[in-house]
Amino acid sequence: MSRYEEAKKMYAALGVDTDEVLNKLQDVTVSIHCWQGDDVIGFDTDEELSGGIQTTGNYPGKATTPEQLMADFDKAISLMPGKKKLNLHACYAIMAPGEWVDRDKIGPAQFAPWVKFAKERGMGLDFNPTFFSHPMVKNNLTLSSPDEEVRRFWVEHGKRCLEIAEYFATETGVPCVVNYWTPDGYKDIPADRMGPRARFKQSMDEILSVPYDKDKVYVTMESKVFGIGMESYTVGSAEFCLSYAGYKGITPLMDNGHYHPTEVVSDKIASLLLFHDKIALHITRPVRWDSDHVVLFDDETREIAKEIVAHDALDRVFIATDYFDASINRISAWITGVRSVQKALLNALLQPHAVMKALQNEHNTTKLMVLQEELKTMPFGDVWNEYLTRCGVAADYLTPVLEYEKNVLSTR
Ligand code: RNT
Ligand code: ZN
Repeated sequence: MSRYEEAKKMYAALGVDTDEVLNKLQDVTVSIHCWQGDDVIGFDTDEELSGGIQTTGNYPGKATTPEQLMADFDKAISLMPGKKKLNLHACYAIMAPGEWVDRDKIGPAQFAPWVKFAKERGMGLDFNPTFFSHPMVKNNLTLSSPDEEVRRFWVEHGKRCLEIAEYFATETGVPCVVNYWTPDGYKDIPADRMGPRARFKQSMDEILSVPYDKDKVYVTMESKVFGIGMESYTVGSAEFCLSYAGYKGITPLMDNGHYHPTEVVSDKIASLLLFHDKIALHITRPVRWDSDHVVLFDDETREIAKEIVAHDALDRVFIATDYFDASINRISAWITGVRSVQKALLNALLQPHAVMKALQNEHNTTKLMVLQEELKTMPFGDVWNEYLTRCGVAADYLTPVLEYEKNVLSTR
């Protein structure tokens, strides 16, 4: 009997059908952030990364052109199982030769090459306006700026991105998640916490006054507790964004690096699912701060996946990755993070949730604890390897990645 057959029997004894689980997992889409490939730089300006986020490290070989980023992304996804989507930022606009279009003027034309890329691979596209790394970010403010010229510029950008998102959905036939996150905030104690938030609200209202097809475009809003240089106050706080999402009927997005260090997103998912049709996640790994380390198959990633699966919400949660490590091979980082999310989902699907919920309701917490602990040493790895085989993806990704590093990355 193969290792998988043995494992299948052991999971069956718990009431879990591993074949059914593997079929289910193949249908789960993970939206992969493009920005791991080039340290969140993009192609539209020569600006350094700003907005209170930071990449550290200078591992050689990063992508500096659209062609390189596309090639690297292709290499990475060839070593990932399951369904994928590509998540782009507005700063990844691709200008025609001799052309330069600012962020308040961009449109579908600057993203046509990405649409072609996605269509050729049968993938959907997600999108993000880029409210950072640009000279019109003044005093760390964009949509909440008291400077009307600055605010208007970014409102225009927000509108353009809504239009691009609809173009993505129409072209690929897959709905597009367009995520609004602004770094706006203050380093030190503000005199007025209301004014910036009122302007942010007004700006978002103006952006969303543009008609868009709600079956094609899901607008999400991402909150944050602090950024580098914006330690005391962020305009788009958790309360602001969650309230705004409720008020406008858009989708809240939680990034698990954006809360106080002992707060966990896994505990927030159930609450949001009770009040929103859909929710969105940026899965990352904060180490002491919003450091955006590569996602691992760690406790919180597993617990997040468990919450999605236990509440039967795989079709209600937009799962995306968001991290950027410039200190290791970027393609390996991409694969490790995405595979970790997928492993966490598999791990969650392999649990007898109905049995565990019943134990909780019977107050049999002794048995529940024992079962939860026993699950940790079940032959999960054998089921994961079977999944990779069924998806036609080799378990070993380091060897091909290092070969690519030698043949491609090291020549840049
Ligand atoms: C920043 C947010 C945001 C960015 C990307 C690049 O703290 O997490 O999602 O990481 O938009
Ligand atoms: Zn994020």
